Amino acid sequence: MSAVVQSPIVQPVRPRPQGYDVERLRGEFPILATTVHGKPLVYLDNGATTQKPLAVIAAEKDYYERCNANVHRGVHALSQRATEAYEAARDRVRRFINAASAKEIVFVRGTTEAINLVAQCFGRARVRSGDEIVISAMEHHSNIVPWQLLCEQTGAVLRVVPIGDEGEFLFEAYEKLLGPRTRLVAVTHVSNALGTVTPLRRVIDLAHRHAVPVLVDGAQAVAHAAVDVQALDCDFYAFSGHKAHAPTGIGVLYGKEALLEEMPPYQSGGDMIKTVTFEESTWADLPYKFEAGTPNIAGAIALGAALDFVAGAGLEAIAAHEADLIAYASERVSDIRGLRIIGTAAPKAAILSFTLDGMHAHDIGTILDHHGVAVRTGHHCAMPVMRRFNVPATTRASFALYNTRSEIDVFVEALLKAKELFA
Ligand code: C6P
Repeated sequence: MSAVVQSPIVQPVRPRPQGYDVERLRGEFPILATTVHGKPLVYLDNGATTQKPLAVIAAEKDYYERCNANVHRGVHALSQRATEAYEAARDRVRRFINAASAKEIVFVRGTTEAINLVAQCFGRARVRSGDEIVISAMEHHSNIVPWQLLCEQTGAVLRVVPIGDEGEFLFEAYEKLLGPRTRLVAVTHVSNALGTVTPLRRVIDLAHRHAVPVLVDGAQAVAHAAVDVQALDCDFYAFSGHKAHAPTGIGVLYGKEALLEEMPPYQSGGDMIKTVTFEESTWADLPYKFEAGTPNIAGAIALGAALDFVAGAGLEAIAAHEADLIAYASERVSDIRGLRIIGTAAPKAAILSFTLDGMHAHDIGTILDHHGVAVRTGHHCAMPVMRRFNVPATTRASFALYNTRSEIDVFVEALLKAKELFA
């Protein structure tokens, strides 16, 4: 059997986008010049985490060298400097996703924490026994397990929108799942295991016609295409800084102000209160009500720098560049015998997940690593997706703004060598 791409490749290979200076961008990422097992690094594990540009590394260093102090607490100059930089970063995030107000931007540790926050706080405000939460079959565990816990706690029921053989979101099935007991829809923007892009506008419009709010897991989207939360009209949008060239340990929950106002706090302690007596406490205004304790100040500031960097490269240009990469990679692997791409639905993000007959994904990943090529192998924290496609694991190459066609050539050559070893 030749090949492989089970359906037409999602984006045809077109002439490369003009005016996108990938080599200049690469120069901003010191780690890309490193070698692994004596080979130049080819980093294709951007779905797991992205590399950091000099501007982000400098922002974090500069914070500790010039500003380090706690925020919202001190009257001294350093504390004010740190507070200003932290709040400027919040406003940077607001502009990046076009939120209406900085009150709607809550700093969290990452996507996982953002979704847990909504599950617990929205859950306490709105979800009762017999109510329903709708998710899709292509969710990351972070957008499944928090809802399972909420269902256990409240007696609510989890309903799952199935996906088709290409990994596509089955809209008609979704329509049937929405009902009078649906309290929330929680869907991924881009599937980390398949690359499928959820038809968010339609999903959100339909949910809103039933007066149901929608949470979007934007972990795999925010650094790859422009996100406008007002245009989408989503109610919550969660993402991790580290998948958008910022440090680990910082992420964002966007929530519409009215919903965040209605929700009780998540964690409690310092900075999230207005008044405390032994009898009762009252909560700080948004967004501080959801930011208990000393936050990741340096991380937030570096996230601001990362978003500046991404915006500087241009989200449309990044999206065009990555569309070229996924089309090129899909075409390059299409004549490898026994290779099956998992996730071929259009539109598709720059994620190539595949199996190779007779080889376990971990063996492929290990051999690729010896050629300097970093990919992810396994279930990608999306076990239900693996089950849906009846595979134990896949190998996944996931691309970012700095990847090139020649890196894809190295990856494909390494894949062919891996295949020879198992022939
Ligand atoms: N996916 C991957 O290799 P955190 O860990 O909180 O930053 O992100 C969790 C998460 C949530 N949703 C989606 C769609 C994701 O892809 C991820 C993280 C990584 O695919 C690590 S499992």
